[in-house]
Amino acid sequence: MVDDKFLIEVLQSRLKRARKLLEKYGDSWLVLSVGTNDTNIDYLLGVHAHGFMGALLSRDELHVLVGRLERSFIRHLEENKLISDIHVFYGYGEFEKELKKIIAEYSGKRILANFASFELCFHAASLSYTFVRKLMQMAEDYEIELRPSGRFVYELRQTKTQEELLALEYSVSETMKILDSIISESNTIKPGMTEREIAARIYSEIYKLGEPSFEIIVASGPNTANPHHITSDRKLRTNDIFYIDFGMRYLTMSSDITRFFVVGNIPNEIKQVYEAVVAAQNESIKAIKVGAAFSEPDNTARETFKAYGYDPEKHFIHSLGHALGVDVHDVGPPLSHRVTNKKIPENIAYTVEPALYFEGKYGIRLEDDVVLTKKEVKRLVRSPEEPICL
Ligand SMILES: [Mn+2]
Repeated sequence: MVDDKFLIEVLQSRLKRARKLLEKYGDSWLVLSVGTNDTNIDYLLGVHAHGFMGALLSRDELHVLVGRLERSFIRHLEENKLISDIHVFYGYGEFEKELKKIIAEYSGKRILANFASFELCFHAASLSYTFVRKLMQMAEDYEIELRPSGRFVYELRQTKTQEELLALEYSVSETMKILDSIISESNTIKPGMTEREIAARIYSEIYKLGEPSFEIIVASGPNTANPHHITSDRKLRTNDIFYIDFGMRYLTMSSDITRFFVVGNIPNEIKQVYEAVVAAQNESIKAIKVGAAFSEPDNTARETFKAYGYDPEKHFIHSLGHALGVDVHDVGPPLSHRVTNKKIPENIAYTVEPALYFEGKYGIRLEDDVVLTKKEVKRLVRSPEEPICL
């Protein structure tokens, strides 16, 4: 386990980067969240509230709006002197009053807010119509130039700071420890156990350290043919197959791993498909290079599948991977054969998850997380060469 001091370093690295970028885009950035609805709050503060929470960042200030009952959530920021002004509120009325005070201080300035278009940046589009209307009224009252934050958030979050990349490395390593510990417990996972029971076992470990990056998927038998299965009451049988797709948000960085298992004997057909998926993963990771098109690694995976005799058009029905960060689907284009016009930059984190699905029968997906720096593509974890036998 890593101590809280490292989390502060991660947050400091983001604040520094955001402030530098503000020189290009505006005078300040306002984030308003209800619960987890805007993860830019997690990005800036390392926590999220149950109710309303807000932050306004400028070159030399960080205002935080926090509910009276949740004041303790930002202690780590206060103690490390990251916040310049704390606005405590109780109930929505006071929240709006405090927000107005902050906005009034920025009279005559440009404020970026998260009402970007989905096409430009999904992660800067969380503001509700109600909030946008309120802000527009305040902007008029205090002569603020209100701008959508799309380009700013995209540039801020697509590439990661060194501290964020290291935090993800810790997150992935702790995630794998959880999986390994559950697998090595004798008799934990056996015929008769339901998909839900397996997921519950993993949740209980994740909550000891962090929180799930997303709802855990446990898919067994023919359910494995479904890339996004809803974990069900289906019981594992003898000589059954299943996959677990799960991740943990730890130190504000989300991991995302998929592993494939066999309970009992491995049918030959499964062995062969698994081999092709491992090969596609290994080959496509080699194709992740700074300056290459985002389409290239996905094309490599598709070529590998063809070489093994499987038609990717029919059986590989999603893209190769997605960006990782605070969000499990973070800012940046997917590793997809469709993204031919964008080049891969350095300091990014991605999943690599080739798969082959056979409708109504079964599917195999293997998902590892990688980090690309100027120097190298670093595999934070590696799929086993053969299905995991339980
Ligand atoms: Mn994924």
